[in-house]
Amino acid sequence: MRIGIFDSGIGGLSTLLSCLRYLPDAHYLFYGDSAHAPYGDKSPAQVREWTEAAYAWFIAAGVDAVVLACNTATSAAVAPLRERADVPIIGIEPAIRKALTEHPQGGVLLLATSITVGGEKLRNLLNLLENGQERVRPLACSGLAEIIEAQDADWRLRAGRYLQAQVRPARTADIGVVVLGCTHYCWIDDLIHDTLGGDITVVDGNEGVARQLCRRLGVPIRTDTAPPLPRHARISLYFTANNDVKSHLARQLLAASGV
Ligand code: DGN
Repeated sequence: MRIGIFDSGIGGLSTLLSCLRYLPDAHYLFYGDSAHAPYGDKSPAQVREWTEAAYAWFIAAGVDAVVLACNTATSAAVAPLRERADVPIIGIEPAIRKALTEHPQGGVLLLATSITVGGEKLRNLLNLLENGQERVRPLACSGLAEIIEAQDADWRLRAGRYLQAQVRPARTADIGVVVLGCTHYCWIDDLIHDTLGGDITVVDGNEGVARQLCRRLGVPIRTDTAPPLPRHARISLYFTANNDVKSHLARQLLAASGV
């Protein structure tokens, strides 16, 4: 079984890790659109075009399903793409439903890119969920994904400073949960947790995507919580710019995560 995983960059690797836990034997083809990253502040029409290019690449490679491991691309492109899809397309969207259900009281801070925060998809989701509009406080974190994507000497220091200056002020006393609405932010979940205060819960949508992927492929869903990562994983990496450097970096990140 071949599964395509798509993001503008390394954020999607966090989704890949979740998929590996639930479908350890699949061959994963990861496509990172480094030529056009970051997506967050581009126009939705551009992101749609680049997502369609990635989808065409996956189809040519013979995948059985495509995972849009990018909230921004899902917001901008999943609906039109599904209209003429040949294989299941699994999108990722902020895990707001989970946050509201598991935390029935108080506010929910949602961190995401400008496209995701301003998109119709989020608006519809908030309208659909009980008290969604009242309880969820979306915050567009312009520039944060770039800092994470850089992975240079002081990127974590800069991410920490960003969180202190831009995100910490948005944590009002009633907020008990923060939703990571951009897959890049999963690489700094610990920093986000520490910056916002130890009593806050951090949730992301990666496990939901992995489970949905199983459902769409007709594969039984493992019932153990946090299934282990496989010892041997089949992963092919492709980045649209600086492929060698980016692939090397991605392998390092995966190895540090135990793959
Ligand atoms: N990782 C992507 C997301 O989940 O929205 C986008 C990051 C970016 O390109 N700014």
